[in-house]
Amino acid sequence: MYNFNEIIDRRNTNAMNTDGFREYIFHADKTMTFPYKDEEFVRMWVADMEFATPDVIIEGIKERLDKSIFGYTRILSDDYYNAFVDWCRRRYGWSFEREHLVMSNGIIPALFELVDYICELDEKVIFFTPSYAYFKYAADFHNRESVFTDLVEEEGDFYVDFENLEAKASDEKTKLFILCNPHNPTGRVWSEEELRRMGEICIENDLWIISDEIHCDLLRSGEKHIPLAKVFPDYDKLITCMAPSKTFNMAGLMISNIIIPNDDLRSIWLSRHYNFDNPLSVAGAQAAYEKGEPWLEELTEYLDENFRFTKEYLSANLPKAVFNIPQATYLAWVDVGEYFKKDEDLPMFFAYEAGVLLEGGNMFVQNSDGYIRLNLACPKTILEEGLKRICEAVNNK
Ligand code: LCS
Repeated sequence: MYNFNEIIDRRNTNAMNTDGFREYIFHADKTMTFPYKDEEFVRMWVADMEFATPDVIIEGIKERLDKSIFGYTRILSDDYYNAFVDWCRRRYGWSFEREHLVMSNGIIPALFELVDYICELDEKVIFFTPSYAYFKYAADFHNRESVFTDLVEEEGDFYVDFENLEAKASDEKTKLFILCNPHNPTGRVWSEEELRRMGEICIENDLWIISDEIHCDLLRSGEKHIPLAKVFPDYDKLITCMAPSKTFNMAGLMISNIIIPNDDLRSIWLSRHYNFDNPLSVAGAQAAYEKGEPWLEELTEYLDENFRFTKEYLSANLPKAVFNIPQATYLAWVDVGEYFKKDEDLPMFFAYEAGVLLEGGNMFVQNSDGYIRLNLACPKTILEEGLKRICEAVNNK
């Protein structure tokens, strides 16, 4: 049994989560003050966890440390591929060819590069909104236009507006669809039928697709992840991104898997990307895929319980909030719009009035007014305190 109740002090580790919130959430520097000391905040924002990375991963890194030389490294042996492809076979019934796998320091840097490699200057990128904002930043950075297609909310569940997707995908300047599968921030796991419809629309319109599957291991019990590439094994303009970073709380080790079946795009990648890897990250990721599954199963149960508790607590204490337990991610996407004016800055309100750091509103591009996103990947005692503070602040407004 792992101890997910342990409270780990992350200060003095250069953690974004503890020390980077002024800059990331509030675009401010150290001079920004709050009615709380930094260590008094309940932190429910950036998508990493308050849980220790599993010891099998730390052991794997230690074994590599003992080899004592950390020279230039690239994944040259088959061991890493075998560990990762076995993971994919076991968990999603899907596999891919060894030569299609390239590595990146992160999925975000990969998105930035791929937008540049795939889209001409006048071509557009389309994705669902609300959205993880870096999808838009990847397009913005290369001066490519973003096109949004709003998900539709019905009683706390989220659906694709296929007519809207189809209309926008058929614009001849739309070139690339970035799919978040499962979806951040709503936590939707797309069904096979939904994936098929999305893919067919893209294929009809000759779009490239990046399926960002970074959250695919973080499912509620009983849910199943379907890689888009499993539904469309023959469509080679489809790139799949997966990583151990979210699953095993090792984002700082900066290693992610990018699967590019198209030979031409992959050769562009290999000629322009900085193709070296961190030897400690490779060792950690390989250990994760080989030995991390029992930990992930216990984590899944712990998160299930945190979601159950959150649903119950919000129903009792914030009855006008709209929230259903999501199928995936450790993020709760909660509509608190009934309690606020349309243009209120929700992260600012909760930081000042509740001492809770969270993300929300226009941090998720559009179609997100009135929503807050709570990171539930923390010990239950911290979650209880965070929810208590959130509900009290709203009810005292
Ligand atoms: N893609 C999605 C959909 C994500 O949610 C995140 C992290 C990333 C990519 C980052 O990938 P990396 O570059 O680390 O491999 N999501 C975060 C979030 O929602 N808040 O903080 C990080």
